[in-house]
Amino acid sequence: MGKNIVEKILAGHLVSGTLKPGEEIGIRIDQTLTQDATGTMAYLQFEAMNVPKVKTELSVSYIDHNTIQIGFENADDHLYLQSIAQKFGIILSRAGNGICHQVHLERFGSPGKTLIGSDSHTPTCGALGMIAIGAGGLDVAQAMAGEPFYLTCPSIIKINLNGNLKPWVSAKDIILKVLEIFTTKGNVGTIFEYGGEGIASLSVPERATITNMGAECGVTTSVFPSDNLTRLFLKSQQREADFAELTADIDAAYAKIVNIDLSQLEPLTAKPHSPDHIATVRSMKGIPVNQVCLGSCTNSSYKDLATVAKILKDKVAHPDVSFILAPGSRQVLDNLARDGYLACLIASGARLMENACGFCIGNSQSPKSGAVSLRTSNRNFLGRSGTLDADIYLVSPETAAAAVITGRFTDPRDLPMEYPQVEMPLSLTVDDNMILRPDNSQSNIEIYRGPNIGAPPVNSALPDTLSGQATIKVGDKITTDHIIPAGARMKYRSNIPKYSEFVFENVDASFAKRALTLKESGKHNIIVAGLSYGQGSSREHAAICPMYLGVRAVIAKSLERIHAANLINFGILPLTFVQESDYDTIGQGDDLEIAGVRTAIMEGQNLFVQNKTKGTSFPVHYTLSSRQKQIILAGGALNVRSHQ
Ligand code: MIC
Ligand code: SF4
Repeated sequence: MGKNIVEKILAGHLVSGTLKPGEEIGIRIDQTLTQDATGTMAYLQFEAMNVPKVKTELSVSYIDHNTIQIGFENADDHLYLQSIAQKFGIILSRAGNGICHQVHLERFGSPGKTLIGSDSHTPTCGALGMIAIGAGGLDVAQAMAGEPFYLTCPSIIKINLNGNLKPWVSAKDIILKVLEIFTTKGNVGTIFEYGGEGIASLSVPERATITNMGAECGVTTSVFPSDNLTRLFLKSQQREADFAELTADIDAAYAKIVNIDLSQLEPLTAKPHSPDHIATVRSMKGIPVNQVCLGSCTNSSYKDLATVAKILKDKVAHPDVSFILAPGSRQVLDNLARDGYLACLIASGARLMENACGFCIGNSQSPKSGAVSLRTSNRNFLGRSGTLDADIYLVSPETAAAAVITGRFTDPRDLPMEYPQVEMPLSLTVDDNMILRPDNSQSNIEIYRGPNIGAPPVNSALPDTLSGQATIKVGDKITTDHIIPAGARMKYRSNIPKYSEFVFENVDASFAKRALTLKESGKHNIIVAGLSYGQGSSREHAAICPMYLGVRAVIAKSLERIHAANLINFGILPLTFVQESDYDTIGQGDDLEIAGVRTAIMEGQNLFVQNKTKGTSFPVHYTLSSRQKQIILAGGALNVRSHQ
């Protein structure tokens, strides 16, 4: 039997376990990436591991999220990251150089390699034919220390892209279609592998839009073959030497095959407040638009922005539209300028932002109250833009450009012009001046630590009885943005006691106080949740901050992969209802008790939760490998390490 692309890469990196879907495997990691918002915590954890230099082939630390710098915190953190990079042999991409996923795609990603990154959109680099996975900072720190990355061996779904896209329909519409088919829940433990003759018309940055937003489906990662277009892309980056062809064998097997006919697709949008609320742009026609934001790691490539520039040539943004533009990298900006597109965008009224996450993570350009904002980014979770009552729609660059002109939701096919077909240039201006490479001749590098940086808090070992309250009961699809908001609060990422004040801020603002009070009385907090708890970001703060507030368990109908791994890493027990209907019997504030939990986990026995308020009891399920059991019993991965 032949092998698919995923099997080929995993087999070449397997360190433990067997490649059977559902089993825990350990893989060797070639490359890591971190970004500043998750990076400070990851490197604090790495420092605690006492490893003199990173042991990967390549580790890159990006500064791209927290670049707004109101107050000293961000600037201090950046300096910490810069000194850490020098000391431990890590490459640093300075603030202003671009968004980690775009820059990694351009400058470092390489077919056939493995990459983990402390950001959920790390799968972007799957566009180059690599296995690129988002993970918590602690997992990335462990990979930098040379340890394997553990994951559940995924089942592989093949998505065949057949035919060719019609004019005005682009890669974003493909991934929105994928989201319509697969939704944001129920895909844990799978990988999307793309194929079909239609991929021959998709350049690497277009493929990257698709692999990037696979994260919204909750898959482990997405991957494209590495073919002649990959070679051309790497050549344009002056990196042809990194090219290796990688395709699936003709008789490769898949758990499932899904076919998408590209010629049947039309412009799509994801409506508020979830990336899988898909509708046609035509059905939204005429809705007034207040803001259009172009950029993020999803659609900020040269091709995306040059296409918009051509659409907007000699036109000015509609008076009712605030038009925001954030190129994905300095390289994109440089080449747009080289080819005359930047002038065109500026002339159209674009408000040029830094090459950084910016509006996407809600740390700038919050729209007006009650606004309709069209964005080319990947997430439209409630409140993420910084404006709680705004309606955020995710769209392609073409649909975004149409709204800039008309001030309304407009199907770009209705614009009175020919589709301006843009090809990726065969040669790009490449300038790595904002990338700092470690200087190995320097020793005694001092780590800079500003007052905002505190050591990561450590949990205590799991007690034998969890006794406390269902301190909060939430519904389905609670994202990490709900659990711990980013945006204006993100500057406290290195200060856990302060950041913890904002846990569930947009869901139940009094949660943090309630939880802390219960913890101080010696009791445990338990979170009760619906389906797909912990969607979205890889931020381990969605585990660390609840842990700091005394949360010891989450009981949900289902949990998302990265968040579940983060909960375990910080000693919070992830449990699922055996019968979903038991969720309905619990009220917020009910007294809950899980007796004999240590013994049950050690001996693999069933667990039951007593609801003392209701006088009921119900079974809960846990899926823990023996490695994970050890971590949970110790109260987190850092405790396991400190005993080794
Ligand atoms: C996001 O898009 O939500 C983020 C901000 O990039 C996060 C990482 C973080 O919270 O720092 C992610 O995707 O993992
Ligand atoms: Fe940055 Fe947005 Fe991409 Fe996250 S999704 S890495 S915040 S651009």
